[in-house]
Amino acid sequence: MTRLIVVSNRVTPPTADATGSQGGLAVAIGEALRENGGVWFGWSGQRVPEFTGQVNLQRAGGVTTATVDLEEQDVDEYYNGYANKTLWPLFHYRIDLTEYDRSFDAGYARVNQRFADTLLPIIQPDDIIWVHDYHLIPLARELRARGVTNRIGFFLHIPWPPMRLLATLPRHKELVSGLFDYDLVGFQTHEWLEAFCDYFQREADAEVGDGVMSAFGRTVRIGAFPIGIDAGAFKEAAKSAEALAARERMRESIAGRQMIVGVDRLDYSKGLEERFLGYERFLADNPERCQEVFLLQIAPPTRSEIGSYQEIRNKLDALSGRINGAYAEVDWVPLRYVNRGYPRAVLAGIYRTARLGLVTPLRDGMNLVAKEYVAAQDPADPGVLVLSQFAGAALQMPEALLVNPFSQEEIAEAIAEGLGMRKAERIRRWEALMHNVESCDVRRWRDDFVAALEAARLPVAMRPPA
Ligand code: ADQ
Repeated sequence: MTRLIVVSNRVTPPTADATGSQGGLAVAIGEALRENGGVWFGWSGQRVPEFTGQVNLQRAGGVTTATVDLEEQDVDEYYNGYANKTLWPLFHYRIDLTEYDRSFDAGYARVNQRFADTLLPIIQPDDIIWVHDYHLIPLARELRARGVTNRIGFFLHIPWPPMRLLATLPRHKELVSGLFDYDLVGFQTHEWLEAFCDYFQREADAEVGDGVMSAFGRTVRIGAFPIGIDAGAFKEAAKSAEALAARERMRESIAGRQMIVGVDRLDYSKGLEERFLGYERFLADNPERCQEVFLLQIAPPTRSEIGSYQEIRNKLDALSGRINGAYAEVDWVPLRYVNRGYPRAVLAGIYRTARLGLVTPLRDGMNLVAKEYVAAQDPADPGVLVLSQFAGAALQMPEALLVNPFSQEEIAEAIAEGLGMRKAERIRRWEALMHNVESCDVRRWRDDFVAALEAARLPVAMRPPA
């Protein structure tokens, strides 16, 4: 049987408790690894004074993980630097926040080489290798240079930027041409796939055929593989004892009001500032209704070592203070802003309690919160999803109230419309949304990608040794 090797920046092995704190991605990959006897390879999250290349093999939740520690300079240049100060903002259309430094480039190349060196002895001849995300674009090139002829696939979890934005990155072509060393390159949606094709057609005279693209003397298979959630597990989690307890606790403090919920990593791409402003506009436009509602925004901090993340956090602290200062009463605050994470079952209970889910990223590869919100609803009395038209999920979820997240007015109007929506319409929209969430779940995503990679038997022209 073909073994699967999954490679990602961080390794998050599944816990035994599927409704615990684990995301659907880890659960789905864990299942595939258990079924195929594979390995999950990546950074341990630990920093050491000097890179040793020592691989730590472990069995956790029935899955074999292989992790390496990185040295401080690697973390600064590769992870905080090139991945999260350069590529993340650029690929989310934020050239204003994109920082570039040659040392980032060098650190990124070095870590990809180190990953290739340490992964090499683990690879067996029939393994298929599935590489995840923007941290590891050059990994296939590095593996090919070391003689690996196995099938290697790449999945990008984030958007692919328009060609003119990507062209602002120094040495952009050198970076992204490394994708031609894969056998299959997958994206969340056709929109990102089209942007990818457009870039190579203009920059490298690429020829695009049915599910394939040729350039640099090589052909790769390409496709859109929209990621989903573990819908069944999330539906169950929303009815679990832990979720019920969370709902009970919420119910007392809600006191009959309608709750709006937002759940996001504290990232500038998630449009939190614009969301707060849109909600403030709703409060200003609807003085007679405002004390009947409140917004619960859950936003655990991430990447806090990076300046742009500290800035967005400061802005949100100030904005939430301003909104509550202006509108709160002795027995009501309009905005509950919470900077911490919750177990998935608690989150599911919170989603189910909310009449409106507010998911308004400025740009997002897919967005799983939108799908989780839908999966957690009570079919007899579901809430309404307000979704940014710039999330990949919008292409699959047209029955949500789609908004332009840059428009405070559109957010305010969608909140008013959603809160006032009659039950029959809520049910009609929710059924259509739920159909998509259940049919395009995380297992289908995984199975479709792995099947396409297994079928990708295009001849691999080996690169000449450097
Ligand atoms: P993210 O940018 O992290 O993922 P998203 O898809 O919304 O965005 O996933 C976030 C996950 O974190 C969700 O499962 C959510 O429940 C969880 N989470 C957020 N806040 C939490 C909290 N306070 N407590 C507990 N859990 C919390 C990237 C891309 C997305 C893409 C995914 C998967 O940016 O576009 O959908 O990968 O491919």
